[in-house]
Amino acid sequence: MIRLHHCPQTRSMRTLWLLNELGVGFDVVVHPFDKSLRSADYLALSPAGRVPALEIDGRTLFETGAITEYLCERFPEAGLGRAPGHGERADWLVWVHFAETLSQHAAALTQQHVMLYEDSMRSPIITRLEAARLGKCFAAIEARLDGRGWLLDGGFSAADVSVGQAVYMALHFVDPAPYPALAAWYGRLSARPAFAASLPQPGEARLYAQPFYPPLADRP
Ligand SMILES: N[C@@H](CCC(=O)N[C@@H](CS)C(=O)NCC(=O)O)C(=O)O
Repeated sequence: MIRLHHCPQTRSMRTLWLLNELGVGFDVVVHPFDKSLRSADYLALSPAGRVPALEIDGRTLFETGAITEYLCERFPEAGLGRAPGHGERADWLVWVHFAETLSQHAAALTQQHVMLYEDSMRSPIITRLEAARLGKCFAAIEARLDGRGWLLDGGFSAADVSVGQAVYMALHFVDPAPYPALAAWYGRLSARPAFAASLPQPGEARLYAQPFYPPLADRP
């Protein structure tokens, strides 16, 4: 039994998308993105009360990077991992985990624009700074994609899923227009059926009420 604990449009979408790419059977428990993630029952699954948590093989995993590595080793026939000894192993690990460099900024911006609902709680300078830092991450991806269709020369992998999902969150805050290779790569990713199946389903609560949140202007 594989069971994913998920909140739509959060990092748990990364694991949902990967499970869909792997084509394995699994259940999804959709949680509200609220204080219920701090309940004793949920903390028993994920000790800091975060999503994703993945029940698999009689244990529960948390941390997207670890979950991605575990799933790709568990289901090697899908070809989405690069096993130890593979020539692309190091690059695969780097890009799988680079997703979190993006996600920390997307999470900070989500806090500013979505979770802190009173204007007085928000910081215009943090919204500008974090968006600029995401832009630097987009530039790194753009450089990597120069002459490549996917992040690894060997073709589509879980590295594309990991970074692609982080870019999905980041695109709520950064315009991709200055990054044409990233935009084209993201277009290919978002055309995949497994990506579409990881988006919020009809009736599910969404984290983002708007498609795009520009940096906040300074208050007078
Ligand atoms: N490094 C962790 C981060 C997990 C994380 O912080 N997830 C966010 C959603 S994107 C969360 O659960 N936030 C709930 C909270 O902070 O209360 C991972 O990659 O799984």
